[in-house]
Amino acid sequence: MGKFDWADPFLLDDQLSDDERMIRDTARAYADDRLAPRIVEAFAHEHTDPEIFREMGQLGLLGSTIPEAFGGVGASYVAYGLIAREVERIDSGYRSMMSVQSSLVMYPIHAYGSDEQKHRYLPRLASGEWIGCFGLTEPDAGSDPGGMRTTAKKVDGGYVLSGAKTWISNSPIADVFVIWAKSDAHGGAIRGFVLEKGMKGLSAPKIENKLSLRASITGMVMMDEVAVGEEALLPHVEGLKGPFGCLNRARYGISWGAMGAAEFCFHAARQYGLDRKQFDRPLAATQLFQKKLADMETEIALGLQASLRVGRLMDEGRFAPEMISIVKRNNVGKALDIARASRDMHGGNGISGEYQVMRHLMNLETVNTYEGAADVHALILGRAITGIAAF
Ligand code: TGC
Ligand code: FAD
Repeated sequence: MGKFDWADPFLLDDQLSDDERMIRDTARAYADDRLAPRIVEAFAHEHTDPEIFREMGQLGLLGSTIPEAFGGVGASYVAYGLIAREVERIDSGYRSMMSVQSSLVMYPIHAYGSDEQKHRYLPRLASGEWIGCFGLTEPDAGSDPGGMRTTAKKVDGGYVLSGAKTWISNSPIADVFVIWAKSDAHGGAIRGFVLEKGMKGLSAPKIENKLSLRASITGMVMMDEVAVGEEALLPHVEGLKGPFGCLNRARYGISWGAMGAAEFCFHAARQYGLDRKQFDRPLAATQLFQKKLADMETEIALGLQASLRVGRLMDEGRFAPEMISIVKRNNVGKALDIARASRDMHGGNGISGEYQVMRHLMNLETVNTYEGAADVHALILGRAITGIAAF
């Protein structure tokens, strides 16, 4: 008979390769030593520290799946998921910074870019010297990005981009902007463009006063006739499958990350229940408290196992986007339930920043919405189940 480990009930650790464990341990040590001490203040004061990109870059945590020739470490998608889990155990905003840079900026440049684009951008993004952002969402096109209004008009020697993107992670501090626009030269098809900070007509104002993801800066991207050369076009993809190809990777990473946030809240509730006495016994000695802990442990174990399976299928090139919809939607939804229960189990202390569970709860509200809102993922699955698109 095997031994039962409450913190790793299905022995997930056993299912990882040595390389994956090593990358996981690097991410965990960094998250514990460098991110955990900063997050309470950063969240309270809505402060994003750009140095974090440099630190993550030094450790190989940015664009980890990209080959070494371009500054990545050629890691598996399982390893990428493990990084997301460790970073989001501290804060969803820090994971957001990592996953936008990795999946939404480096991935499209690597998968759809020219050799010149790969050499110019990838090493600098991998090291964290340059910060990237991904502009798909617009004020009037969120769940339906096909309704975007941003245009790329063909002119001699290049394009002129006009439009507005909103709710864009990293944009106010970004050096590199991956922007999706409808291109008249391609029959109005959606094409990707790489813009750089300082271009005339390009600005990225900050969105103030977020009550969620406060350690990750978010902004708009305003494009007032931004002129770019031919070399700004991502040559190897056309249509919505371009941005969706990136979103597949980021959504998958989120499924692991959300479980990291859930694990923090589960472990915190367990410890609080063991330490706190009411009615002359620890809260953890009550049946209701134990049932809640059992529910948390069960959902986390199932969620991690599902993400691991999807990660392995990604590494084998056998994944379908619907698999990712299942784990993104389920794991974030379960993480939200767990964070809320943990907040409750901490009593009054649960609303204090010091105990951190309410911060996770507030963050997860964003995670439930971005990268495809929970109900939109239900509809992606509904379409696959019935053959009828009900968006
Ligand atoms: P639909 O007709 O379904 O598809 C259009 C074309 O795209 C292809 N496609 C995919 N390709 C690869 N992977 C996927 N997951 C794909 N999904 C669709 C599809 O095959 C088709 O290709 P083609 O060649 O036939 O043209 O498109 P639709 O307009 O009906 O889309 C519906 C829906 C709901 C699925 C889609 O619009 C959707 O997923 N909406 C959610 C939007 C979203 O996720 N936005 C995310 C913005 S970025 C963000 O939130 C970053 S936060 C990051 C952080 O801080 O961590
Ligand atoms: P809407 O699409 O207006 O949806 C509102 C509600 O309606 C949701 O509950 C949704 O589920 C529901 N709904 C929508 N359509 C249907 C339907 N057909 N049937 C039933 N219900 C429906 N975007 C980027 O491009 N890049 C980024 O870096 C980025 N970072 C973000 C960071 C933060 C902090 C936030 C909050 C958002 C970010 N986003 C980013 C935007 C994010 O992807 C969108 O907010 C998300 O896709 C939802 O779009 P929306 O906000 O316009 O909501």
